[in-house]
Amino acid sequence: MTLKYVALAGFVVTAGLTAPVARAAQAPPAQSPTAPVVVTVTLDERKVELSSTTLKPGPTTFKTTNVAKGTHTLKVESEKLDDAKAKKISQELPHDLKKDETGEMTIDLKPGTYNAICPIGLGAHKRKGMQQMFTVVAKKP
Ligand SMILES: [Cu+2]
Repeated sequence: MTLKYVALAGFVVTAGLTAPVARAAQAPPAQSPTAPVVVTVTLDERKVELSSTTLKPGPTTFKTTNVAKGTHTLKVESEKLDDAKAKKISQELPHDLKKDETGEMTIDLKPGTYNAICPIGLGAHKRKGMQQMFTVVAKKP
């Protein structure tokens, strides 16, 4: 009787351990190959800094932090796209950033030249230097 009980208990424990492992094996990979590239953007009183000013086409997340005292935000505008028929790109963070706040947006970048600006002050912040041009260059075949 005792032996039979132990064998049964062993089976239950084994089943309990196996189930979660099987589920984990079916879970999708945490990082899919099409995950957006992340560009770090720093907004300061008179500048916009990008971790890189030469980017590749495709979904790109602009992770933006405001280190200045005032409120700022980020707007990315295409200046000239390589494909003249492509629709102009213009996208702004969903909300303005106070000091030390972070916000992000993802843009599907097409080859061309862009400007990353702070649109606050009807262009006043941009004129004071809060702008940074960058290019999106297609991979060579
Ligand atoms: Cu600003």
